[in-house]
Amino acid sequence: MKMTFRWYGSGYDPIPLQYIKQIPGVSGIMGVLSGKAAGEVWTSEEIGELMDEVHAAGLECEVIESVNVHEDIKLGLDTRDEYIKNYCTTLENLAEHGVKVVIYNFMPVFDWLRTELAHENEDGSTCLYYDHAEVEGMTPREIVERTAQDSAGLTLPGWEPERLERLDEVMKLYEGVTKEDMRANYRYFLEGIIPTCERVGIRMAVHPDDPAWDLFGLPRICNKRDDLDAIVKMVDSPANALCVCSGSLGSNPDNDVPAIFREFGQRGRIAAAHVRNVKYLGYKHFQEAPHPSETGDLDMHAIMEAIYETCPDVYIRPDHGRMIWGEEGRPGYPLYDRALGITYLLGLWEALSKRSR
Ligand code: DNO
Repeated sequence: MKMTFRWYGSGYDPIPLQYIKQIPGVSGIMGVLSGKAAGEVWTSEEIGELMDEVHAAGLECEVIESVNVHEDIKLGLDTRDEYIKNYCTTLENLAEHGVKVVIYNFMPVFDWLRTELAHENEDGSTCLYYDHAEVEGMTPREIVERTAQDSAGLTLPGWEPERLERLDEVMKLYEGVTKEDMRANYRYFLEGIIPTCERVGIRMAVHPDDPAWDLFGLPRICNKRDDLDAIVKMVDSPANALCVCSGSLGSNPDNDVPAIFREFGQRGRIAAAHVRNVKYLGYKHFQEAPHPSETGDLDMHAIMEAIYETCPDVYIRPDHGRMIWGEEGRPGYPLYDRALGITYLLGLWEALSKRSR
């Protein structure tokens, strides 16, 4: 297992690489070129600059999160071939710089979605929060505007301005697109990129829909065990793999998260893991909890055990954290609470490894 930390790049992330290096047990970052729009080629030179900076801080960058998939690919428009070609060029350039895993998602329009980015807890900390009843009373545009307003002036991953500028137009394009259409478009994308991945030694790791249910009538096809099964079967290659996210899948109590880790770990199809906890507040209503099991509803020990026993070489990162100790920054991506998460997850890992000897 390699423990990593998501980092958005200089000028985009308020957390310096040196602070990440100071978290015990972290081998590297999950990096990104934050300025890139979906569909654009990442040049070798730009990637090289990122790598030099990360390596100079004594860290690795073997995982990229994310190379976003252009909406035209998801919609199956005629322009998709051009974007798939660009995606392959980006993958070749990333491989040249030692990248082993690329995390991405195939969610229509939105990436992750919450109704509050700074929900106040009794102890004065804040966390990400979701209440479906509220979403039902809002339009997509209202949710987007609220999210932008609450994001502390920092661009949130998945909510990049250029993606959202076209919101109304793209929502219209999805009218009548079924889950079956979406799956066919997904297969077409995978068939276009997996041969390149195999040639250059990159594993694609798809991130599940967050939250794990339908939204605004959009065709979401990656939020339960059977969806993951269908995706890995679309192109049966180890390069077509998953980024299993405990908090995204775990937002729906019907998903048995440890069992999902165990099954796809055994099948050799997990390339990356996001590990975090959630607390259920009601039907399609939850908040993000600190990492330890006792503070939420997921069994973090069972999750780490499934990883330890079935896919011990995976890249892991703690996922979102709360804002604690007066920290300000990108909602969900603070330094302190994610560092606490890492220490806890590494403690579980040490206990698992010593017990199994
Ligand atoms: C949310 C993240 C996601 C994830 C993408 C991967 O905070 O986990 O935005 O990075 O879905 O493409």
